Amino acid sequence: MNLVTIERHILEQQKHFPDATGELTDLLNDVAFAAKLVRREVVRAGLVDILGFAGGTNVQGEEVKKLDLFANEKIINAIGQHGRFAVMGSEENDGIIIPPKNETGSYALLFDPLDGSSNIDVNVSVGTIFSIYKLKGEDPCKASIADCLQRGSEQVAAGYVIYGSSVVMVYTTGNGVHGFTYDPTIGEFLLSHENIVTPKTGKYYSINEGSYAQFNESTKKYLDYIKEEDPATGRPYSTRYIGSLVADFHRNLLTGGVFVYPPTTTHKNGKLRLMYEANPLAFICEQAGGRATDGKNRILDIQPSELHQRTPLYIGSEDDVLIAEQFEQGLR
Ligand code: FDP
Repeated sequence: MNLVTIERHILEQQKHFPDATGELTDLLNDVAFAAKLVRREVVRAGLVDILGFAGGTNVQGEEVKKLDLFANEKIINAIGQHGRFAVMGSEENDGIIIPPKNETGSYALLFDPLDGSSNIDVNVSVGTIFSIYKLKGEDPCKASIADCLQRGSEQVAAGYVIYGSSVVMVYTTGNGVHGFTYDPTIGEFLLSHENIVTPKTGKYYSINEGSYAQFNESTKKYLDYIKEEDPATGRPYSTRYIGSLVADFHRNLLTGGVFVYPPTTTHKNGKLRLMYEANPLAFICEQAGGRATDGKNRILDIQPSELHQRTPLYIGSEDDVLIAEQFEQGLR
């Protein structure tokens, strides 16, 4: 059996980029290491009843950090200490983070430490999502928010880790999408899904239909369409909605389908974050042959203006996303 660890795969991928210095390889390895630390805590989440509720105190009377804040701290410390990133942005922090020893870094890291937070305490899959950009300027000491606010099309790498029935890490450096399953007995992520290609059409649609009353007429029409009986077009589609974007996205990536978080009356610009959720997943989705838009524009072409900017998101199998978009644009 030829076992390929994520470290080895990342190193092999480097050969496709003749100018590579190995720095990006180290960065991705740092992210994989941080994911192992987060995994260790996530799989113990069920023990909070014994050891103390997250956000409360444990039996020793010590404060127990909420898991998403814990994950945030772990990632910042594990990754920030090597001086490979000059600047970082997290969904949990208002502003940018300048790691100590950043003077040697030439990259910016944006991440959502634990996506799907409402699922943490109920043993449902959650995940970490990340996105890497090259700094715009030469001097890492001058790294600023401008290095983070780049279009998604400028990403040099992106990925996510799902803490689910098994722990899976998926990444792209613009040369296909590759998935690795964590083997806890040896503490390694092993190649399990090489060159993921998402089906052109799927059979699932993922949307929080409980917000129906808050959707615009186009979204409502689309939902009526997707539920109609029409065997020729594979309808009705089945609903699958976990409520953790990363898990819903991963399922649809492998099986085919469409994830939609449209504008609502409470979230006029959608709820999901462009920099921490939409951009990295859009990069992965396109690399796997899928499509990602905000209903009108390609996600990766959007020029961000703020770190926590939100966007509507239509992402998944190409044909399915196209149909959802046509409804959104009033073309159907
Ligand atoms: P959560 O609020 O639980 O952290 O962006 C966060 C996110 O989860 C996504 O992971 C998920 O897809 C979405 O929000 C769920 O939102 P709704 O509860 O509105 O469906």
